[in-house]
Amino acid sequence: MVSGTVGTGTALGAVLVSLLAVPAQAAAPVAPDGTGTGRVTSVAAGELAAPDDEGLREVLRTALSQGAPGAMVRVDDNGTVHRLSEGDADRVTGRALTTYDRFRVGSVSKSFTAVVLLQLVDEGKLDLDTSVNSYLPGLLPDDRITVRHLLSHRSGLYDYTNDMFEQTVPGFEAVRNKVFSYQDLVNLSLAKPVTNAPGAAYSYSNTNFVVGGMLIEKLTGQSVRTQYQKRIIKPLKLTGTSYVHPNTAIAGRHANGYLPDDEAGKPMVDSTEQTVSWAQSAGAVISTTRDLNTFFSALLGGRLLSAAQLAQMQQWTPVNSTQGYGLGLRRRDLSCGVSVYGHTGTVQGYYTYAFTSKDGKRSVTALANTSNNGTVLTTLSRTLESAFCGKPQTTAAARSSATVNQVERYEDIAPNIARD
Ligand code: REY
Repeated sequence: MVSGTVGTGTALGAVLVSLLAVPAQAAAPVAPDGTGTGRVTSVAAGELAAPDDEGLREVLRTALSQGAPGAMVRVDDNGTVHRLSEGDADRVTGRALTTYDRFRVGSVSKSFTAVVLLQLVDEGKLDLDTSVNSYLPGLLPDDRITVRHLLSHRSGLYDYTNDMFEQTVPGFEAVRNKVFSYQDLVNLSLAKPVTNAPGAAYSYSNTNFVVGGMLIEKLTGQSVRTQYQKRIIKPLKLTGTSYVHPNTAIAGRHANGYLPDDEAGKPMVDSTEQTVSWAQSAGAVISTTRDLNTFFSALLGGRLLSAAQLAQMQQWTPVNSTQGYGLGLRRRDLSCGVSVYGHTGTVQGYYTYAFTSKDGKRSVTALANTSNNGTVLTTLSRTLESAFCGKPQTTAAARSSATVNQVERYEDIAPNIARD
């Protein structure tokens, strides 16, 4: 099943997509090596090339040919909505995936956690450069680890998911129905040596945002669920967004998630139902393409944080030549010289990209309802090129090879659990 609409306002009023070619101008030149300019550009949505619906369609179809049961993307471009989906939400019933379906957003949850914590900074209840142990006495092995180190993945705290998911399906089944406390997860991390001295290196670790969840509970006296609800979900009217830990079901119409085995040829496991207790404040939010676009538009549009905290969130630690990590926020530099801001997410059966322009006026969320498939992950990243750079200036093949990042598959999981 194929669907595609573009329209204004909510999609009920959307009309069938026009496949007429839209002339596209790149907003900035491509670097000579084709990898992006390496500098951070501030391009308003109005100056961007029009989204390339045909390019988006091709990316989704490619993801399906590489093993994703379904794939979809929604672009909210200053009031104009583009919605495209391909394939199945449910492989048993054959129900088609639609851009209204809920799904597990994985680490996009980290941006929610960072927003709550930065609001607490705005309220004078938290200081980014203070030792975590001064808020949570005795929790961490090194008093030099600050809140900023957590939120920028520079604490050195070992990522316990390395070991948990060394074997993909057995690892998943062992935790699918498990309920961990935050302390349990921190204990798993602390059983291993730290990966670097505080502040010394970027090393992506779920442990950082688990400790972030503990900080939220300690400073507010309320659950992470209540804080997400009060500070983000309710004010932004994110009606498709929830945090239901430790419940295992996704309420309402949703995409089922499909997890491939490490061994080729084995059937995919339906991974839709799980507690996601292994991630919690690092990855257990459920949402929709519309809600994630609303969230990142509001964030970069300055409607969730003060200008001061939004600036803190965008102090970048280099990840590689085309990416930076701020505070619970990623920056990606696209081939047309435009930088976009948001987060990626990987949770069993779901790959998400959710990014927005500098002014928050063009937001894009893409989902494939599979994971443990680096090829699909890399393909899905190309939705950002089509959505923010418009039609390619060169051939599609040249552009995709110029922008495909060698380490794409490793960015959300520690290198030693990634596989070919
Ligand atoms: C965990 C493994 C991924 C996923 C992870 N996700 O840390 C957080 C994030 C919340 O950054 C799993 N991979 C997969 C394996 C590899 O099991 N052996 O691909 O579904 O989003």
